[in-house]
Amino acid sequence: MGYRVAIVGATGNVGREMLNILAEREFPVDEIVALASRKSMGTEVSFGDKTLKCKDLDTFDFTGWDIALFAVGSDATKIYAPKAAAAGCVVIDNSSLYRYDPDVPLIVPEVNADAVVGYTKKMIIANPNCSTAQMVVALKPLHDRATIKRVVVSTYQSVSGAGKEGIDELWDQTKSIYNPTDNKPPKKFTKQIAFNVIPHIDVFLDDGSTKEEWKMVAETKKIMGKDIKVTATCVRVPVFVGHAESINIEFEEFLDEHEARDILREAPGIMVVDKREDGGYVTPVECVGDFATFISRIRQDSTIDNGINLWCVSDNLRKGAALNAVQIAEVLGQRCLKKG
Ligand code: 11C
Repeated sequence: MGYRVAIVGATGNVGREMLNILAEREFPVDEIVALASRKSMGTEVSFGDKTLKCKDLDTFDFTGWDIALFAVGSDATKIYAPKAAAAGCVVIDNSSLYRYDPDVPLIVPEVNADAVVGYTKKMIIANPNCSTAQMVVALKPLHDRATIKRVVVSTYQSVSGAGKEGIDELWDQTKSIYNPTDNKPPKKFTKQIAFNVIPHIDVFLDDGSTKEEWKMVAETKKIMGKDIKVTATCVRVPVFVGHAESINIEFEEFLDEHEARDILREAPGIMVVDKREDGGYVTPVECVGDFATFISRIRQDSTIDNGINLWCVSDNLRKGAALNAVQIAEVLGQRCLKKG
C-alpha cells in the first residue's frame, strides 16, 4: 500500500533525479506517472528498473493522485499546480513561485518538518532554493545550541543550477575556448564561464544584490522561523554539479569549534569531513550523487567574540532540489496522508 505519485517535468535534470531518489529510497509508490510538455510526450525516463513513457501534462487529470512533485519553472507551475491542488493532489513545488506565500509551508525536513501540516491551506508545499537548503541544514543544529545572530555566506554554485543549458555551455565553451575557429560566446551566462567565475546569479535587484542572494536571505528566515540576519554573495563557478558555500556565523553565545564539530557530527543530514590536512575536506565533485550535506573547515572566527566559520558542500540537484522534495513527500506520507 502506497501513494499515487506524479512527477511534473520528468525529463529535466531535477525531474529525473526525483524519479531516481524515489526509487533509491523505496518511497511507497502504488502508481507513478511521468508528466512533461506535449513536445516530450513519449520520452522515456527511468524509475528504478522500470521505464516510464512521459504523458502530456496539459491534458492530465490529477483527480485520485496523492502527491505531485513539480520540477518545472514558475510559469508552468502557475498553470498546473493550482489544477493539481484543486483536484486534491498535494503539490511539492521546486520553483520559487509559492516560497514566500504565508499560506504555503517552505520546508527542509531536517529543520522544520513540523510545518508540513500547513499544506492543507493551499494543498501546496514549497521546496527551497538549492543554496538555501544546504545552508539551513548546517545552521539549524548550531542555532539550537548558541542562537545565530548573523550569517555571512559566499557561494560557489555549479552550472547545473542553471539547468541543461548551463551544463551544455560550460562543456562546449571549455572544449572550444583555445580554438579560435570554434568560439562559443556566452548565451546562458552573462560572461564566459569556462575557466572563470561570475558574481551574478538571477536578476539584479534595486539594492545591488541579486535575486539569488535575496532568496537566501528571505528563505532562511522563513525556514528557520527566526529573523536571522543573512548577507550573501552568490557566484557561479565552472563546476558541473555541487554547490559549495563559505559560511561565517555569529552567535549570541560563545560556541567552541570542538563543540560545533560534535554538534554537526550528530545532526541529521550532515556528514562532517574535517581533517586539518591536505585533502581533509570535501569538494563539489566528491558530493555528487550523495544525500548528505558535507561540512568541512570548521573553525573559530577570531575576529568576533562568538563566531564560527565553515565550508558546506552538497549536490544541488539532490539536497538542493530532488532529494529535499522527496524527503518532504516522506514526511507528508508519514504524518498527514493515508496510504492507498
Ligand atoms: C542556481 N540556485 O544555482 C539556482 C537554481 O530558485 O530554485 C535554483 C533556483 C531556484 O542557479
